[in-house]
Amino acid sequence: MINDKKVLFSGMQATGNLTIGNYLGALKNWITLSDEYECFYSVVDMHSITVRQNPAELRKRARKLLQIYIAAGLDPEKNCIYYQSHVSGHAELAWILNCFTYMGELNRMTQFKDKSAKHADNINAGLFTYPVLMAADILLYQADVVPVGIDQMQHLELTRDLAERFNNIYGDVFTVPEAYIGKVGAKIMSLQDPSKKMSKSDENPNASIYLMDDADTVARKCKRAVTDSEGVILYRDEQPGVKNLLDIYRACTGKSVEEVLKEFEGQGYGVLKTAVTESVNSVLQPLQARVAELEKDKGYVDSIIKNNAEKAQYYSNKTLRKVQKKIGFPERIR
Ligand code: ATP
Ligand code: LTN
Repeated sequence: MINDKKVLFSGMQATGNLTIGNYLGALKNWITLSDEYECFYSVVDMHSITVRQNPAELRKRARKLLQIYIAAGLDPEKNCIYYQSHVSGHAELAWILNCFTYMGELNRMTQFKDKSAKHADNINAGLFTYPVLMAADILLYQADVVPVGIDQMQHLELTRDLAERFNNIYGDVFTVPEAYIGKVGAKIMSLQDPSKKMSKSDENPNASIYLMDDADTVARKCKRAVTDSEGVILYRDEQPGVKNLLDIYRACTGKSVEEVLKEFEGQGYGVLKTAVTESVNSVLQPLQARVAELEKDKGYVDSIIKNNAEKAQYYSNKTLRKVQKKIGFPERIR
């Protein structure tokens, strides 16, 4: 608990351009939950270097991502929005947790399997221990809840196992966190292949709608979205393309399945695609306008970066000192 509130932690990697999958599956829920919890939202730039990055590009993307967090509606005076690499405790706790994690556990991680297949020329140890750094992120702030998309569930389970393993040996050190998966939009699929998740690292730009896409691009991508030859708008697994469009529409408008089915009853796919385009643009346009404003306000964003790094450092140090003491590191002499 911090200030009598439960703690929330989440983060996104500063790799690639954010998609509406990232927004609807994660960021949107962050905003809904932000009043209820004491929140830490990190730009996890240390995770990003598990695949090779261009330094100038990484720096630019990380700042953009931080601005997107704010532009999406997270108040940076109330929520701790910061860069992971500015807080030394993440790496320190990750090292300790590495010594409590089994190779077999990490070998099972599907994200590791996927990413090592994709980056076969660079299967580095960081890619393998990535989930341990993620566990450190979460446990460092004694987070109660972690809002993520479904794909991160396996990492969350590992985090819980590590917390429990550690607590069993040393007493109650870590809060065991719960995942929070939103009811709508937890897995937005690719517009070109609705059996695959929409991903910012997809090579086909038509597969994803990026948060920075302009209105015409959104319209074009929706128009080209893969559907089927059934010709009816129903919400069912046999029509994954249509189902995905309905999910995007529901997540953007807040309407229920019943409401949207009624709305599109007897209509063709063209009408659905136009409605999806409008609903997505109504979310993206204000967000893009706010990002543009923040880009001009360098002094303000810099002050947020500085103050929040200090806040994160303060809370993370509390946990880190406790852990160091428990495992037997020598006391610091003051
Ligand atoms: P990449 O494809 O490059 O691995 P990603 O698009 O999965 O990246 P992350 O930074 O790994 O993006 O994820 C940030 C957050 O967005 C996570 O909580 C993740 O679960 C969520 N997320 C990512 N893609 C989707 C999606 N298609 N639908 C819903 N949530 C998603
Ligand atoms: N692994 C996550 C990003 C991430 C994260 C976290 C999410 C890193 N640390 C802590 C929630 C909590 C991803 O790839 N989406």
